[in-house]
Amino acid sequence: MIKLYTAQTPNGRKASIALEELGLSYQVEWVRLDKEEQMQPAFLALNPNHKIPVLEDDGQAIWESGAILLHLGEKYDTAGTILPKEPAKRMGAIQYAFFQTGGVGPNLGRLGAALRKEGEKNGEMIEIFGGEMDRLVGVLDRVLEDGRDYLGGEYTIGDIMHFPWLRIAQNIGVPWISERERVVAWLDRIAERPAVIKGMAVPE
Ligand SMILES: N[C@@H](CCC(=O)N[C@@H](CS)C(=O)NCC(=O)O)C(=O)O
Repeated sequence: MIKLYTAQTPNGRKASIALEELGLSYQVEWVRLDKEEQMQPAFLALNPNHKIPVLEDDGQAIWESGAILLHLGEKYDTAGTILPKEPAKRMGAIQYAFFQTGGVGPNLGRLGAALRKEGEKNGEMIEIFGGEMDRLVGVLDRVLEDGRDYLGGEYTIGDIMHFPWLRIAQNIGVPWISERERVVAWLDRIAERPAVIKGMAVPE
């Protein structure tokens, strides 16, 4: 039995989108971050880093969204729906997944935290992380320049890793996305997928 510990956040939604893409049945455990449930001993026993998502599969607790998507792809994706079988394409998918965990994930996370901070805003932090986001989205725009539909050519875990974060930024209307038509079209293409629509609604 697969259990997904998640919350209404972009990192959690990467996992629910991947589960939906693979048509797997899973039980959702909504971890209330606003009540600090991630700091409870029972949750820390699953993930000492006190963060969602965590995937429990056959007695193994897997944390870090990138590791979860790779696990799901390796164990369940017999058709190569999100993790291609062909070695070069497979490595491309993994490359973009790593690019997200080292780039868009932490930078957008810190930018969001700086913007949400009560009281006086730290303008320097907003400038640093906002500037880096502009650069990173510029990299994605350059990748899409040759007319490909998805980052690695075909739709993979690399796209899923980026989508929930950048979709939120797009919806807020930040210029570093709205001014880049190729990136907007790529996000809109992913948003139409039935599994993405379902995965983005978890947990409800
Ligand atoms: N690198 C982690 C980041 C996960 C993460 O930042 N999760 C946030 C919600 S989006 C969280 O659980 N925060 C609670 C906390 O830090 O205590 C991943 O990709 O899974």
